[in-house]
Amino acid sequence: MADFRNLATPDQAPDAEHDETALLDSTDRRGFLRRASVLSLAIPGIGAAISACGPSGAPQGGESTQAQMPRGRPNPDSRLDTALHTRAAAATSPTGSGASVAYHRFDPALPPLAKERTLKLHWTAKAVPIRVSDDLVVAAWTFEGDTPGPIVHCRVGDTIEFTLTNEADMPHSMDFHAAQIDPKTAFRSVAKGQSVTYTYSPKYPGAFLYHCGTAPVLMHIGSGMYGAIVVSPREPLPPAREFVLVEGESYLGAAVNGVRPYDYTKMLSDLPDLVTFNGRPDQYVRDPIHVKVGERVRFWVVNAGPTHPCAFHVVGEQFDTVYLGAPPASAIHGVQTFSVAAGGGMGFELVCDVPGEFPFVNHAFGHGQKGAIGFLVVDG
Ligand SMILES: [Cu+2]
Repeated sequence: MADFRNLATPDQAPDAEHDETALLDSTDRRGFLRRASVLSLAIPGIGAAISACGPSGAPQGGESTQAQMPRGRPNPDSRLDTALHTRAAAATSPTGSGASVAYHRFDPALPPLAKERTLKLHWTAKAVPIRVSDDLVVAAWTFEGDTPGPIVHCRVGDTIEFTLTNEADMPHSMDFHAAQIDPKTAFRSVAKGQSVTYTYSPKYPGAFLYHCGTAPVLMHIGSGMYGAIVVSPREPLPPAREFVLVEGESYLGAAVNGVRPYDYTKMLSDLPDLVTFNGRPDQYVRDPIHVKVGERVRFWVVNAGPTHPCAFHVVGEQFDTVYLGAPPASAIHGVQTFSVAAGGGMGFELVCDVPGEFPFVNHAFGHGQKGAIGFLVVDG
């Protein structure tokens, strides 16, 4: 698989100096035109409009779009069309303590159901540095040492016995959207060294967010304290390859000792540096999700936000079924894109009847370009 970073124009090379330059260039007209010519690969038709604005009127590059390819001829760039991403968020390659933090891909596979009907979960809240890409380590607040936290899978009517022990310096808590429970008691914050325990039984099937609910919630979700619980219905849905994608926004401050903290002021301003599926920008571009021709695929898309919706779409496919909530009762059919609200979750189903590489994206492309993109590779 080609590395998407190799697709960047020279001024977008992912090193510190060039990224600083790219940031400074963002208000410069030439910088804008260079950047826009790359974007034109992603959105056919934009290229012509951009080249018309070029200094000489000459083509600026990027006009060789799919729309101009002879009919029936494969577009060698089709994989690139939606995969371009400028990486402006990573201002430094980690040094200091950040350099020693290893990267791992977040496995998107939905774990199988346990045989037991009672799930005993004892998690810890802790602050840990997490490498989210080759050149970026973030100072995350986590459940169980990762962001998102563990994927939980249960059935309607199962019992969740949950305990959170706080190992971090500041108070934290746990708010399960799959629960109907007195939040003042169950979702209360606990200080370092303390625990909170509660038990609930999910009434509705679906994909639900969980997150730290300690004030300010924006800061705690925005710093990585979120994850997904998938509640399967009593009667199983059609057999499928099931994957969980939790979208989250990252608002980053300047690196300290090679690790970038989250920035609360940026969170309030609503302009994220990164938007990710399962905590890492473009991770499923680098390492796609593989399925086979003929398989039904079910994406459980949960949006942690903390602020923006996720317009979920698979390029070259249509969802034969989208479960808005409580599957299978709320299915709609023949859907191209559907928006998952911050704090919401939905099921998206498609059948892969032809082989190929299908980008799954947040079709609000300002956020797709910031990392909310991946590839579903359908092997023949
Ligand atoms: Cu918290």
